[in-house]
Amino acid sequence: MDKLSPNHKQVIDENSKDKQLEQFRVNNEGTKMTTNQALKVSNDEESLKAGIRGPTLMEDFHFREKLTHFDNERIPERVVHARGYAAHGFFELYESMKEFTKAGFLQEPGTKTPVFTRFSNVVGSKGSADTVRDVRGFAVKFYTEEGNYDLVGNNIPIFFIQDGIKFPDLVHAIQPEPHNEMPQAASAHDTFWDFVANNQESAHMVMWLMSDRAIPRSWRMMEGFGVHTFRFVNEQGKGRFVKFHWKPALGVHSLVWDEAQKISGKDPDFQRRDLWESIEHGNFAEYELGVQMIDEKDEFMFDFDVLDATKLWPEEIVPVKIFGKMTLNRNVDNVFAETEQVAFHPGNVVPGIDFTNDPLLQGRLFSYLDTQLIRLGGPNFTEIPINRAVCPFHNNQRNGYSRQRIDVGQVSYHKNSLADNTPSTSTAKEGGFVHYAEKVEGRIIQARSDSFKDFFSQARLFWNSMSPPEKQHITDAFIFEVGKVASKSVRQQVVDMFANVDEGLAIHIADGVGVNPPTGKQVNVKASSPALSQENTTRVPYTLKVGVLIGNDFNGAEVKRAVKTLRKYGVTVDIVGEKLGTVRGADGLNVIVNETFLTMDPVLFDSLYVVGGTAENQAKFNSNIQYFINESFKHYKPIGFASTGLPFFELSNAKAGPGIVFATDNPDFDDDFVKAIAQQRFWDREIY
Ligand code: HDD
Repeated sequence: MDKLSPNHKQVIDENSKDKQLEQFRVNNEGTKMTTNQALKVSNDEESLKAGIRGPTLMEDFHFREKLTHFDNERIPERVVHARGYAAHGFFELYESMKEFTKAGFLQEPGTKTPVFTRFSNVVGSKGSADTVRDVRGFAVKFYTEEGNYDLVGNNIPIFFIQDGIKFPDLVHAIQPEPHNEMPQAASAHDTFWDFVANNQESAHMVMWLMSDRAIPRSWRMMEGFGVHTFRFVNEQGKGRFVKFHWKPALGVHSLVWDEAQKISGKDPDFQRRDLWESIEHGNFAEYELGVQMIDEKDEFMFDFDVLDATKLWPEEIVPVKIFGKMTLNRNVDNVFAETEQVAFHPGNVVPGIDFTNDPLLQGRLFSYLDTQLIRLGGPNFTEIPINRAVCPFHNNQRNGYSRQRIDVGQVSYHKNSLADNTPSTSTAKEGGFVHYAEKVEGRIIQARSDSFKDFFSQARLFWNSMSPPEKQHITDAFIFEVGKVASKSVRQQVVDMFANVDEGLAIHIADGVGVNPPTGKQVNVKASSPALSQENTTRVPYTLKVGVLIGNDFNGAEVKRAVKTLRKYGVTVDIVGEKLGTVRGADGLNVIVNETFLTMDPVLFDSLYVVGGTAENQAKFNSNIQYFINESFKHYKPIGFASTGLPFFELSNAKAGPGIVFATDNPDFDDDFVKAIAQQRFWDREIY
């Protein structure tokens, strides 16, 4: 009998999922090798043959089983969001949301619910690079006392299209082109931009995609959004429109495009490594969760339709109410078993969280369950350990491929008398999910509401909200992406389309991609939303990565003090030298070098501390340091120069100015440098 609390809910704590998974963990270390039938294996090196140089025999069941299993190791990768990575954690409620929702895990402050969160890229295949320009998936499975609740969101608050029926078209256009399967994981090609120009509802989303949001520095430094308008329903049955927001504790930060492209080669696993290493080092990723809420009576009070997923609700008009925090604190044991086999579905809800008539959401409600059937090989994927609810589940669904549970008894139908009509249904009071009784009327029609047809106002709102460097990045991204489009007609269409957003932007794109300036006019929107600009985000040095470039004969006391200060502020320090081993200071201090100029690259650091010194091959050492400084300077990063590092500054392309911090004659160097690291980028630097 399942253990139930008095209110018929399973008692869940932050460790409930971990405990459940423990039943399935197998440690093979120190064991004897067996077949899958548990027969001990005597030889795993040679197949069974007739004669030492003779043919392999069919009789070799171990060989057949081993090869057959290997031959079938692959499952289809996700049709989108194939490249992803996940971690375990928990969600803690700060304050009761009882007034707004009856969801069990949102009632008692302090309640901790286990979660599993998968971050992903949308377009690239499973083996593509992490830092491509793309939307990031942000999918969270809450293992609640009332069943699994999935918040399957992205790091951008809106979407390309308004109706689920267009999703296959969008994906076909953005994926590698079918005739030559190029390009991988990129939107910079003809079919995507042809789709954009001919489906202008995408304008707002494309502005976000061309912005720095699409190249996050880390998954720990990006926001998450439920995107759609969902509904909170409280115990009294009152509904409210809600949009979900995840706010990262470290603020929202991005790479620069040149850097992102180089990282794709230097470390294609950059973002998964960042998450994995942070968690391994105890630097847990944290995000606060909040909602924007609109009363149902106010549904038509705004200049956007709340059911349109290409629109956001400006936070200055509808504030985000923060009510809890997610902490990701445990890496998976096995990426295939957990990250690959996890199945998210926006339709997995709990009482108190409900849907709306957003036609994109309605499309998703069909698609996710459907895709799991082929990807995970049939309808029993909910029994895979990572997908199991932590509370019991009972129904009359039976059989299918790889059924694990053994449902005992004679009865598998409803209604029945032989099992006293059990499993029985529950009323709303008993925790049964009762769909929100929204009143709907209208004629059956295939059309789009006029209230969905303003494609450019919020695209311009976004543009207006950007700081000058952010605007420059968007312009550069457009010129790069549209510049990759072979069809001149498509390039012209894109330029004409984005004149609706900003004439200046469109003129710049036209100039960069060799087409005529646009003739159209931008929409008349003067408003901006400061919450949309990354310039206004949190800046902390915590977990940022500094490369200490060092040789022999450095000033030991100075370097020791600086590194101590960096570590005090939670900065991660890598010591980079000519070769692995030890370097020796002028005063005899030994420092262990854990990376070399070959194993690391400036694009993999947030900042440099240039100590310099002497080396066996001084000329090569000097040129390596020049390269590191020049790249970091070009990517607007802070650089600290120790007193022995000054000659390296003088030889480099770097110019004194914001974010360039010298130790010479500066008693506040350590603190100044930490402040510069927290700032992250210095956009007002002159780059050639
Ligand atoms: Fe989707 C996966 C997020 C629109 C159909 N989607 C998927 C994942 C995320 C999102 C994060 C990966 C989940 C994981 O890590 O396993 N999708 C979104 C968001 C959307 C969106 C935020 C717009 C608001 N998606 C969308 C539409 C459809 C789909 C309109 C279809 C009508 N999405 C899918 C899918 C995937 C998927 C094909 C592929 C793998 C999977 O579901 O499990 O069914």
